[in-house]
Amino acid sequence: MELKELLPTINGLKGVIDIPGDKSISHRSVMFGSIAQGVTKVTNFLPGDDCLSTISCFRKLGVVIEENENELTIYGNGFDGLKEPDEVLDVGNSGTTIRLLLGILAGRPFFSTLIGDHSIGKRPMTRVTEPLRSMGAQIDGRKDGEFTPLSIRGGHLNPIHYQMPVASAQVKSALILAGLQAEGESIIIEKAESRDHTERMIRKFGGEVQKNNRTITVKGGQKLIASDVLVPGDISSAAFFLVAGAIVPDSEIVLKNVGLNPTRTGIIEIMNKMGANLEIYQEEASSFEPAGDITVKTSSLRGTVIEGDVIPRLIDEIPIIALLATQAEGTTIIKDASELKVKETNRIDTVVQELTKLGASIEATDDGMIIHGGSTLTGGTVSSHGDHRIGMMLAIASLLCKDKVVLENPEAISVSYPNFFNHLNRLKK
Ligand code: SPQ
Repeated sequence: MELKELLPTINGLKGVIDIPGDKSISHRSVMFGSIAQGVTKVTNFLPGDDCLSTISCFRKLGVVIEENENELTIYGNGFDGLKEPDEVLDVGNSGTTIRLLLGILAGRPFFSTLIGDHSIGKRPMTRVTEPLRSMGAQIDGRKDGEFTPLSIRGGHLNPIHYQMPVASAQVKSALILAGLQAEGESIIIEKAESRDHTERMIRKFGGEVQKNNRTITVKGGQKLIASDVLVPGDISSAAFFLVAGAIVPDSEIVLKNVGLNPTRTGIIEIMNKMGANLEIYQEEASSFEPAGDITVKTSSLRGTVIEGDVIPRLIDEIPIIALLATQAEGTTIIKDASELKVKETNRIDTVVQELTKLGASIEATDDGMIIHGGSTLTGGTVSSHGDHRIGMMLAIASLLCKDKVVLENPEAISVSYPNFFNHLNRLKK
């Protein structure tokens, strides 16, 4: 097992960070480049482990993809250009890869097998396999298709009219990707608005999708055309430095090129509500994905309640928001977030367990957590549990700890932020 020793900061955090490419948009750029007709160039691609798993799966499906640091060239031949893979498709740790890929494979008339790592083997798949089966895909797998390994034989698809039981961009996207290949018009109704990168990318690649509040309508038989993609920085990665800048005394950090898609900016709303000192310089909102720079300074914070429709717009930021709340005045309550239980780890349990080890006062509830602010954090040995977001949250916590922190399994962080420790060290100087 790898271990990383982390020391508190003495002088605050100062400097400028170029936020790496958005993970959700990087995955989708590979997928859309592969199913479109023509050559797609992707700039500021995130070469994190999860997105590399997506590239590897599409190469096994016969797509030629050239990689040059943060740039990709994808030679797409339309949905029909995908070929039956000779090998098993391994999605590694990536829930986005497996769920969206199932939506694409549902319409492909060949056989594929999908596997992933230990964590993927525990994440629920019926949420996509069941509606995809109802459209006509043949899917089998452990516990009747709830868990990997999964096999799928796609083909002719009927459209779907589906009221989603969970607020999930992955489920929505899988059904949209299947809907693009179905015979007729599909209607998908979201439980709450989730990230809309798939819808934006369909339009960018010359396709059509309608959105009316939470109702999404997509016609089958659409042909997509290659389009160059500039990936904005990932607000979910920026979140670690937004919180670090707010809670570490004597800090001022500028985060460049942060994606500001309104379906992802829940953390900014909540930090503002808690009294954080943020300044945002949004570039002219483009029709594709808006972005801008954010400056964060040390802030005095107050507790708040986080619940309802904002939850899907900050779901991946909840571990780092929990740390933020330990440093606020008063209590923070997080509700309606039971989806956290089915992420890379059960993020309610892992956040509570690891922050408690560092001296925080935090309790798990059925659908979230209660965090009592004003904690002085101590040191100790903590673990990422193989979850990138837990690992980064603990590394940021260590900045405030009185003693040394030893982080077990820090390597998980390369799933979404391979340069994380370089960026952190640069701010400490
Ligand atoms: O890809 P994966 O492993 O599911 O990644 C996570 C993350 O923390 O990076 C969740 F564990 O992000 C998901 C996010 O929680 C990425 C995503 C997407 O790109 O569509 C959507 C969200 O998941 P869901 O299940 O709510 O749709």
